Amino acid sequence: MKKVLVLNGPNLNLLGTREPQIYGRETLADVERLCQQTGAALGLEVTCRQSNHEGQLIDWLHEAGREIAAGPMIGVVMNPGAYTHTSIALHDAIKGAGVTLIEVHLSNVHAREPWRRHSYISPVARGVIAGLGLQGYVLGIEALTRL
Ligand code: CA2
Repeated sequence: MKKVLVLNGPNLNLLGTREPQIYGRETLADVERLCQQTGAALGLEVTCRQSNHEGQLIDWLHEAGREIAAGPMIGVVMNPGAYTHTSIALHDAIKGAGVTLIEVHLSNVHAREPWRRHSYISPVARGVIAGLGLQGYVLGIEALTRL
């Protein structure tokens, strides 16, 4: 069975607790359940992880790169949270580990503060989905199966 890793970055563990007008009312557990259901429907093994720590996310990206190179993993769906706009280290990890990655944002980052329009992740992502809420994760997983 092919594998997909779903990574969520900083503060996404707070989903559903604040700013529902931007991020919706669903929790991280809802996101992860939906990803699991999507994987089950597509015959994929989906693993979901969240961390508020850049180094932990980097370690998981390196692991994913090794699994992609070895064959069982088809790619990573990642919402890097605010690290999207700051992290050269995540950019380097994705590129260096050769990770096939779909960048997902719940909100439309292009319709918000100007500084949210820049992503260090997009240049090394295979694709980018923003503004579609939880459906972005579903579409990201589906996209990996079609690449
Ligand atoms: O739209 C997205 O998915 C973001 O990646 C979410 C990040 C934000 O920094 C990006 O610009 C866009 C923020 C995640 C924090 O989510 C919270 C949810 C509820 C309460 C507090 C934070």
